[in-house]
Amino acid sequence: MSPALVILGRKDKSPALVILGVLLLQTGAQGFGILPGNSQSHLEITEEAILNVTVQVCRGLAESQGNDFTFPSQPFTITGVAVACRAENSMKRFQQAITSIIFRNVRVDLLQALNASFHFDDESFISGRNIITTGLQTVKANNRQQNFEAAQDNLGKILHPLQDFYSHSNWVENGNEFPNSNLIRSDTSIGNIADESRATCRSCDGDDCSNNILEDIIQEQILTSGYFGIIPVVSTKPSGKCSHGGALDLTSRIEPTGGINKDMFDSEHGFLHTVAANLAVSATSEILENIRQATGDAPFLQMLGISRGSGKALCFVIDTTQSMSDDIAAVQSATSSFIDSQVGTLNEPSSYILVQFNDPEFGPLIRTSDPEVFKNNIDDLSASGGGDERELSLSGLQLVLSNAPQSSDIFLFTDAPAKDQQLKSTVIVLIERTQSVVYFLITGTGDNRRRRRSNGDLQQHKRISPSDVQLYRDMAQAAGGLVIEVENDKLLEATSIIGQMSNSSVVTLVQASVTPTQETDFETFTFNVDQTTNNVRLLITGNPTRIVLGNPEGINVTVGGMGADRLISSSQSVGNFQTLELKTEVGTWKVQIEATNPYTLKATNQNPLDFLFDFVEYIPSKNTFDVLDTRPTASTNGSLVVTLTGSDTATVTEVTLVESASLVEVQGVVEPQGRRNFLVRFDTIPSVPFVVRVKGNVNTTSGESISFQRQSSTSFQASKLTIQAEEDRNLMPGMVLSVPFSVNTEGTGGNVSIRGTTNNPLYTVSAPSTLLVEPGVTANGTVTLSVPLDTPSGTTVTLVIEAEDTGDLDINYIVLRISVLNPVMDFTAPVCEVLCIVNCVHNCNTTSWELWLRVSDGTEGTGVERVSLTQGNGKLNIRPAPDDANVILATYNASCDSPDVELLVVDRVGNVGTCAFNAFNTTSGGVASSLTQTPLSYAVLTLALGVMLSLNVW
Ligand SMILES: *[C@@H]1O[C@H](CO)[C@@H](O)[C@H](O)[C@H]1NC(C)=O
Ligand SMILES: *[C@@H]1O[C@H](CO)[C@@H](O)[C@H](O)[C@H]1NC(C)=O
Ligand SMILES: *[C@@H]1O[C@H](CO)[C@@H](O)[C@H](O)[C@H]1NC(C)=O
Ligand SMILES: *[C@@H]1O[C@H](CO)[C@@H](O)[C@H](O)[C@H]1NC(C)=O
Ligand SMILES: [Ca+2]
Ligand SMILES: [Ca+2]
Repeated sequence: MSPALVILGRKDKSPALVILGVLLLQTGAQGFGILPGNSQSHLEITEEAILNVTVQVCRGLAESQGNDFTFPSQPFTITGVAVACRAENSMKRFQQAITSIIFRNVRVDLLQALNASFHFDDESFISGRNIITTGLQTVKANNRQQNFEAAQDNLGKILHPLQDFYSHSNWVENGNEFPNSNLIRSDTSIGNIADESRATCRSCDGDDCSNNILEDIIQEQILTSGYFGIIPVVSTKPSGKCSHGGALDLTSRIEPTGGINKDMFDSEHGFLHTVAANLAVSATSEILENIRQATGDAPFLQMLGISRGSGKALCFVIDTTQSMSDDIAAVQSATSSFIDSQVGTLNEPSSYILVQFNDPEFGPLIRTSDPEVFKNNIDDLSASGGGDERELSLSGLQLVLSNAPQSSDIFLFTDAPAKDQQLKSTVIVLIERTQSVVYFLITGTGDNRRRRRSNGDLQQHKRISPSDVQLYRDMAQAAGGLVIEVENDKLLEATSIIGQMSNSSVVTLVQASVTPTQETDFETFTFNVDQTTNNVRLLITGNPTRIVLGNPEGINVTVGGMGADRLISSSQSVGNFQTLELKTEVGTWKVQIEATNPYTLKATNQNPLDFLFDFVEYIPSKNTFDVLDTRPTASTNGSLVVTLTGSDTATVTEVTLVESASLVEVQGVVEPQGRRNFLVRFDTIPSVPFVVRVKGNVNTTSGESISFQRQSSTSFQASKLTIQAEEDRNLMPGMVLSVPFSVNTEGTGGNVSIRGTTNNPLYTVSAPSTLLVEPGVTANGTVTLSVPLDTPSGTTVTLVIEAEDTGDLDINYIVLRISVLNPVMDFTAPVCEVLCIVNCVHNCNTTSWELWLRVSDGTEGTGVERVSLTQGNGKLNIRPAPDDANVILATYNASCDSPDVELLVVDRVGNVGTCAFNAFNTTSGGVASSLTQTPLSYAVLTLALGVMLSLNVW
């Protein structure tokens, strides 16, 4: 299998990648891959299935809501599908979800290259299916807990073996035209698996392998798969068995020679490549459909990053110590109006997170998707305690960041300096990791307010010292956010101005944070405005002495001076913060700023065209790239993969790393990879913080090519330390998980401090405090992790292992997402028992029919989670059984014109079944598919009805 190529998409033109392709040919491949030609890869298979199922779900939702649905044009694209789903604001998140799923899919080939079960090699059908079904349970549990990013990871991991099955087994050769549905359930037979002693192949006839599977195997529909081995030992392949094939597979040289894989067109069974790839797409669609049924439509789409609103999490981190008592009401009203202003708009967040911090307490984290619940949570806050001046603001921020999904908007409200400054590096690491934007709203810096200590003494409120504000400013700069110092009566105004920027289509044009070194500092910034742009805004904090704006025509104005309205259409100012809306003029703009105090500048505009990127590492031994969960290595070469979103015609022409302080630029070499992906190689990754800037061209609807420029709002850092850890296991509550990790250095080495942190203070994590890391020697350590017994299945533990070289002030980290899973014993779906059916046959003079059902999950089951209507336009009423919380009672009534009904029944671990009934069926037993129906005796029925009537449950 060739992961790099899969990640990078088709690579027809790039010479480097052709070379890579040749190398891969020489080393062989263990799964679907990409070659010059039209072979289908894991990337394409996965994306095609996701787009297909997303369209089905959105169509279903539109129909159920009585909306029109317009199919996107074929072939489906992310942009087209997002538009059809009326989720234009979601394009970037949709792309991000698909990219994450694909990266995890592809990574299986790096971490599990020689583990046959992950590829269905070596007839490892039982263990292969076990990987899929356990992973599927984990995905469903993650979704139940709204841990959608963990669900993406776990989904990617199981799609790999699922797709490989069609390339590596003889399912296709046996003449099957549909996917093997038994691969995604654990209570059935996978098929007639060949005995270990059963011969399955003969040697190929020279290069001709079209008839190497034995006829009796095909006739008897016996399931086999190719053996694969890179070690030339005969015993790796039992006698008479098929091989995988390809140059790397040494078993294919042992009798019977040749292979049966369909990974590519020129594989031994390459003539069946397209059939296998199409079946892999169908199988991927099928497992996605199963997850959709278990999860529900809206959460399923959320897992894929699709939502009507911004799809972001809106997070508030609020200081609730005593000194905030006169601010807290202002914070409550500001946050509440802010939420109201977004509900129902394209900016509506998909989830809300609240963390309060005090001293010595902070948290807990409260998460909801209901804005009303969230507002109530905020209203419940009150100010007290806190002891001394300093408060645990960074602890609160860390708790939010370690739980927030990618690209969240975080607002922190405080009037105090941070007591927990030692967390600064961890917070910055988490900001980098999640690319979240953090706004600090600091009240009470402008006057000499009095501040009440918790012991009741009045105390003179001290202005937060410049160095304390600088700490917040450093973090805001890393996070592409702002530090806004404002009086509490202006909080509402400040948050509503920021609110205009939390729109998901706002992109960053330029961003800088400057601390003047001389008495007066004079800096010039430039940014490009393109034809696709509207709402260009400048955001400036720090009240610089003078701001001069120059438009592309060379007209210069001083902000606040005469004629400024020639370039500025509106401006707002609150506290130390001002925003200017510019009159859009295409070309290069200049901003000159004269200041004596630190200030920040950010230019944004509103446009769906944006980019995603990941640092990737080239792995020479495998000739492939893997996405980094760490900082890249400083002062050496490195690569990133840039993906454009929001346009199907845009291309990248230039990618630059811009050092945040000096504005020094490092330009990369861009290699297009197809599918909107671009590999960018840099000779040197800067050793100081930098942002990523992308320039490119986009075709307008009139066919004109115009240029654009975008910049990451987050700033990034590289490190001379490298850190590695792999965690592929789930964590069971009450058990201890050991996570081995290793650290190397490109620097001078010495004692490196190690920290292990998680996203919940209740989790226990222990790490060695230091490791001796010498250049050229890999230092090894182990972090252990456990969670309380009552931690629900599907919870994600975000484990951050940080390594800090205190001498070099250099930090690297690795972030691992570990899912908690309780062992699942329930493998069967709930069943429907008919309590009563008033059908259309028995009641000639009625025009409607009625069905009373008891949906239960058996005594061993986990209980019924959900009953929903999948077919029929009657009315379904459901309620929990009064005597059994695991049982749901349902009534359905419909007109006799709508005689068919189908219900989806789901249990608490996501086993999915359907129950179907017909209004003209004279028996009272329903027709159930994919589950066994026990006919009810008349006595039981009467009894049940009697109980229900006496309890008056209806
Ligand atoms: C598309 O998805 C639907 C289920 O949502 C599935 O029935 C169909 O087979 C899929 N099509 C392909 C080509 O996979
Ligand atoms: C505006 O300022 C720039 C320098 O930033 C200068 O080159 C240009 O000539 C000025 N334009 C006018 C009309 O004065
Ligand atoms: C953009 O337009 C140019 C010329 O008009 C054309 O060559 C190019 O293929 C177009 N790009 C895309 C992605 O449609
Ligand atoms: C750490 O582990 C690696 C791989 O297992 C090994 O090569 C290396 O020598 C170990 N380092 C030390 C210092 O023991
Ligand atoms: Ca305190
Ligand atoms: Ca069950």
